[in-house]
Amino acid sequence: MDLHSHFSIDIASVFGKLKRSARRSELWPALSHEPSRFLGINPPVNRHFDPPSHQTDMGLLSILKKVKEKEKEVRLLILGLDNAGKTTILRKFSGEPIDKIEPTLGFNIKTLEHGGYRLNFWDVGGQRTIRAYWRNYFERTDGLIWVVDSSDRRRLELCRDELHDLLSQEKLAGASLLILANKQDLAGAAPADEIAKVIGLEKSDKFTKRHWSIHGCSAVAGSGLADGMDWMISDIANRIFMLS
Ligand code: G3D
Ligand code: MG
Repeated sequence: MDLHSHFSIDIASVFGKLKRSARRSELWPALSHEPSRFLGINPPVNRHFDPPSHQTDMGLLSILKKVKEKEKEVRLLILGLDNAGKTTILRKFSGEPIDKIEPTLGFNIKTLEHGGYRLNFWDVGGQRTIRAYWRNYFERTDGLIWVVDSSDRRRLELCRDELHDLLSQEKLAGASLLILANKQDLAGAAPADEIAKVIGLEKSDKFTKRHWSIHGCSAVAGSGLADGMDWMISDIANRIFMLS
């Protein structure tokens, strides 16, 4: 597998205000207890494809980039089937307690300041009846975080189909895609590379023109989340804020 082959920029180099030597705990204080290694977590896999130049109107793109740069806002949409762990992940990022999480019937929004940027996280409920409303949240999304319950093998194919449907949506065409293979702490959880295969990351043409990365993680243990977020933010920052 291709490991980090195209992503040599680390988060510290992307956000100039952070020291190059910044440690994980400084970057993601809420995840400072994260162990550096966690059983069952596979190395992340990344792919990076630049869109063909004819697909982008460079004039419009540069105006949009300037606006984004001024606002320094990043909009992240967290989606996945119900019970995948989306709300738990968001709570963990925010340093909030993760017990007593109710199923999300609408959505949760959280804003975190990070490296001089405002990260707006949108966590939308994943129940079957609510999925039809996901499209109301696509506008201006910079990054899509797709959360998978790796222990729910029965629904992996449904999970793949829902993701493929999402990726057909024009409004999400430019969004970086981070797949979090969550619940790796549970015995029998499918490892990230197995999930990558089911989803068709290497094979399906849904992914050929997209920046994507998959990471095994456990929201409960807090492991693997920071790596995934570092990739997501550096990819977005590199794509939107660093290009002139
Ligand atoms: P959702 O927002 O995607 O619907 P939630 O999912 O965040 O509400 O989590 C659903 C259930 O999965 C919760 O359990 C939560 O504790 C559990 N969960 C989330 N992440 C992990 C993980 O990494 N490991 C394990 N073992 N469990 C996780 P309950 O029992 O409250 O329904
Ligand atoms: Mg939820």
